[in-house]
Amino acid sequence: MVPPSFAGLSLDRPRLMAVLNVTPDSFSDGGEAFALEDAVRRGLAFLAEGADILDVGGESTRPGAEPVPVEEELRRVVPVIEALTAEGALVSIDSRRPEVMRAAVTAGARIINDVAALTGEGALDAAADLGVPVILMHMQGEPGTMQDNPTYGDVVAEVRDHLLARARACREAGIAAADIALDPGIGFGKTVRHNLSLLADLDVLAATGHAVVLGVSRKSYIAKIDRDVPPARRVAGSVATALAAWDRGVRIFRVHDVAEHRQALAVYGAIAEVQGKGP
Ligand code: HH2
Repeated sequence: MVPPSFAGLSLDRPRLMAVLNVTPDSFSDGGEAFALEDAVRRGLAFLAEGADILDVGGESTRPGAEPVPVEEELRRVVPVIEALTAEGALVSIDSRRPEVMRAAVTAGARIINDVAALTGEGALDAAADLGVPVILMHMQGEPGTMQDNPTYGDVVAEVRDHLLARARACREAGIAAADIALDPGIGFGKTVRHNLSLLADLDVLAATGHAVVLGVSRKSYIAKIDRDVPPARRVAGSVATALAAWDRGVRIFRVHDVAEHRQALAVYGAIAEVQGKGP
């Protein structure tokens, strides 16, 4: 059950949300877009490659990461958002902090992407006040310690129930159901087995009727399956996961490698269309 659209984007075809980390320490692209000019250049290149959304973040949430002071997070993301929205980009702000959400939307961001699903103090109120669509991601624990010993009974049901509870809280705060997307949070307090179970059963999230966002790009489960390869060599595993996810109802893909995902999803979709199963 795929909703018709999210954040003004029709979901009859794959939508690519490009990862633009304005950080020195993100696990894959840390440091590559830390200076303003580099971040803007990278964002424009993503748009030229076919990105639908630029996901701007100023704090790494990789396993073991320490929080960044809020002033520093603001200093990193606000000028980048101003510059890219001035060029017509649809920008999401990847943050857990209400101050950053407010400043980002003032700077032109039109989507809030929160890895803590708006559980932080003041985050839900800020999102509701700002009136923009939200992406709610599941995380067990906090980035600093989340990979220490993640434990679930039934990971698929627990992630779905948590996200539905957060979606309900959003609706009670005044956010429309159509403006709420859900994301299972691959790698956030999950073992490889937990990640694979969630990926196998993504249709459970799609059956909620909310748009589903998936961020698997270059994540470490790929290396654990294939020879411990470093992040830059996990593109094929990321693409393979995206194709499997498309079949299970995911329509928004958070990726580092826009051109590769665009091509793979387009070819996959073209084959399915000939069979009458395409978008
Ligand atoms: N993953 C990361 C950050 N934000 N947002 C959503 N909705 N889904 C995700 O899976 C997700 C996310 C972590 O990846 P990345 O931004 O590439 O690295 P880092 O946290 O080290 O900056």
